[in-house]
Amino acid sequence: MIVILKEKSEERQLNHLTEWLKEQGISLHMTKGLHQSILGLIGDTSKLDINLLKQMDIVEDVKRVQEPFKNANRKFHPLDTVIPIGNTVIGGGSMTVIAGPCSVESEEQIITVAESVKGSGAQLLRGGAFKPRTSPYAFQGLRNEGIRLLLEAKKATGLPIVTEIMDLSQLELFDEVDVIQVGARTMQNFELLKQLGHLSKPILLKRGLANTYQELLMSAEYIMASGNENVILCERGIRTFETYTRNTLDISAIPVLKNLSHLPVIIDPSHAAGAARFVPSLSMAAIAAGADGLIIEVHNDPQHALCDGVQSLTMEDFEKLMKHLTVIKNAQTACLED
Ligand SMILES: [Mn+2]
Repeated sequence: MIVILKEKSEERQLNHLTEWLKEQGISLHMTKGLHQSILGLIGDTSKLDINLLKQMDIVEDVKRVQEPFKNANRKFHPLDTVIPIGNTVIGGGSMTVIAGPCSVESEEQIITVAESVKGSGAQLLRGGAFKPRTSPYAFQGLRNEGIRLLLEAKKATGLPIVTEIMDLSQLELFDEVDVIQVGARTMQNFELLKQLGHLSKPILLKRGLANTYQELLMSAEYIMASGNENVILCERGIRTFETYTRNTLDISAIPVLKNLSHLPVIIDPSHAAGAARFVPSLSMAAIAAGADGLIIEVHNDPQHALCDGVQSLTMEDFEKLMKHLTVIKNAQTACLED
């Protein structure tokens, strides 16, 4: 971290600042310029309150040279993290596809979709049991029963399951769930993140619709700081001025997050687009840009779905998309080898 001092700083003020920093275990390196002086801060500055520093009378500006996230940072972990889940992996250039309905609605529905997406090549099954809906009057999910039905579908197909947790009180129901999803609206429930950090199972962390890359990585840091390194980052569209699509898919998230972090990055094209017809294009763009996987909503009867039917692919369209994705993935791999 670098502290730029104001042009007219008194000796007394400078001593006060340096003493304060030293008390916090920071060593200092002073560079005296003709007009301005600069303090280089050496040591662990992650706990320093940057705003408090900025407000001091002799401080002109403060700049971080090191990101505040350590565990998720690629600088300290140059190789990609590859997370094993059942018979598959996610990360390190994988193309891991998670597919299934927005919500678990019935045993017949979830098993039908699970068998179909497995046949098309999906490696994991998604399905919501606890649903964070914008309206309290909308379908809230089958809750405990939804998790039981997902486990039935897992038994029938062998696909590991991914489902969303909304609150700490639900945690004991997630014992047999393979991947716990933290949704966009829960991304900054820090108490929940800390507790998930005490588990060893993978956590799929979705970016909030108005959160920066750094905020997403700091949320990952919460999980990792408690000991769980198995975090999967997921971009699912952000809020912009455009209202035609449900959200705007931020493709930049893929190269940027992969540059900043070693964690796997996947894309959710369904919630970003909000319309099934745009999902194939966004999925192909994501794989071409180097995403490690996708999470896609697929329904056996989208018109009658209890949630997000308009953005759900039919099982036939999903099968077709998987074929196209294989072509894109092969091309992307060939480009990397070039
Ligand atoms: Mn949904």
